[in-house]
Amino acid sequence: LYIALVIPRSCVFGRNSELRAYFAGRPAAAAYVQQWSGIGTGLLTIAALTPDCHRVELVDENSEPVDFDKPYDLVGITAMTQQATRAYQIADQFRQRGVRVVVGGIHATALPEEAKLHADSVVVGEAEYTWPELLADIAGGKLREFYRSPRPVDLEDSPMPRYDLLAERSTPVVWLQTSRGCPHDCEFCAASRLLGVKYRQKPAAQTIAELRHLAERLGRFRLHFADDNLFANPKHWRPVLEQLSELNLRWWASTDISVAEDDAFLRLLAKSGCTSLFLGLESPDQEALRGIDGRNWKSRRAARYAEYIGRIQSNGIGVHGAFIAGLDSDDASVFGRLIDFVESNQLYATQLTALTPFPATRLRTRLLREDRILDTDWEDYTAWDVNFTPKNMTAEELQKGILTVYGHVTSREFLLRNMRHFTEIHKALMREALP
Ligand code: B12
Ligand code: SF4
Repeated sequence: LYIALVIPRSCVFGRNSELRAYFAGRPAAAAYVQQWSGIGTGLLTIAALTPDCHRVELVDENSEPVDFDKPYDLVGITAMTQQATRAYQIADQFRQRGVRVVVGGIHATALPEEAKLHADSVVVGEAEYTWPELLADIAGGKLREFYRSPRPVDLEDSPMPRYDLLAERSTPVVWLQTSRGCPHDCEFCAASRLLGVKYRQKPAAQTIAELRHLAERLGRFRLHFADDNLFANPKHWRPVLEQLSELNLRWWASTDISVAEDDAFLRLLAKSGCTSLFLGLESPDQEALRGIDGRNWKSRRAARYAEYIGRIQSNGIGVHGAFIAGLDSDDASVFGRLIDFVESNQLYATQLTALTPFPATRLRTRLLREDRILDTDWEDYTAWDVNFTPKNMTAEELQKGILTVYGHVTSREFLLRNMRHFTEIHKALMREALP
């Protein structure tokens, strides 16, 4: 079969014209765009699961147009929610030309019946066990409408993604996944609906093999881990970190704040090339964090946020704080507290997004029940656009408040102050390292 694996176009900064205008041409914008660009390992894994007898082509609509006239036999499309509408347009066009279409990924997993309206078949959930079966069914002329993973994938069974498909294009960052699942199960989290709360890891040797393979093929590159919570099991990491130190890469990852509890581990991270950690801090207010996750894990740590951030940053690792505005206890005064928090902790970088009721989340179920969903145009599900009624402010106040915060934390004065702060930290670390 001649197979196209397609990534529909998507956008950073959402569709809100004021936010887009604010970021246009700003130096801080480039950092956000770099952060949220590149190719995830989903379709690279599907390509790796495809036997060699088939010909696979990767099409990323963010960098090249989709050619509807190529003689593909099968088109596989992935989509996050903000890409779903475009994914369906692409699917419809191929099907009008008689090409078979399969849709998979996080949005199709959340809403398989909707995806089926535009596809011959929908792969629900992880595809390691189902994609080979689907290809065999096509050969046997009995393609099913839905393929559901029979069980959570043992990551030992997940093949090395086809990173060679990246080598053909210039990508600002390379994503690599070592684990799936996150034990915290936050109310708004879309990933834990797809991947579950059970934390599953690739064997360390498998991750090391992927890193070595990438280094051989690409030389130096910027590495982003695609895990939701990279250090949920830090013990596993020592051999991988040693390998990373040897490869001399610069890398970024998302993890929970418990990483700050072990100073020796933080030193190891810094030595292995970790430049910053993306931490879901969610809110500067302890009260707002209550009930976000079932065990109140985040709210129980909130009182120590400042101490933990200080520990991480004093090791030369920037904290990239991720916050969500529009939580039920937030009123319009939260934006001022957010600015104070970011300034007083000298956060290396800040991401503030609007609470977003992604499909299949517990948050969406609750807001539907409370009749608070304003917008179901999937192209607005960017996390930067407001599409629900907040409890203690208006949707407009929320959208404007987000812009106000960015106005401070990406201002020239703030960035200069930050640069001076990190220069001091690096000088202190150099002095310590001197014999
Ligand atoms: C890497 C990543 C990105 C990359 C690549 C996108 C991608 N979808 O891969 C980039 C940087 C582009 C990105 C951007 C954004 N992201 Co993102 N991203 C991720 C992340 C961290 C890992 C994805 C990954 O590589 N997984 C590893 C692979 C192996 O898993 P997978 O993609 O799920 O694929 C498996 C199955 O789903 C299936 N499958 C997937 N596609 C297909 C297709 C077919 C045909 C088949 C058969 C099977 C199949 O097979 C694979 C193997 O089992 C996820 C978190 C997560 N854990 O999923 C968030 C996540 C996908 N992102 C999310 C969001 C919201 C965004 C943004 C829209 C917002 C933001 N953060 O600012 C931005 C948009 C900016 C932009 N430039 O467009 C949300 C999506 C929620 C939703 N319902 O839409 C997630 C789930 C994070 C979260 N916690 O909520 N992201
Ligand atoms: S901590 Fe992050 S990845 Fe884990 S459940 Fe919460 S939002 Fe999802």
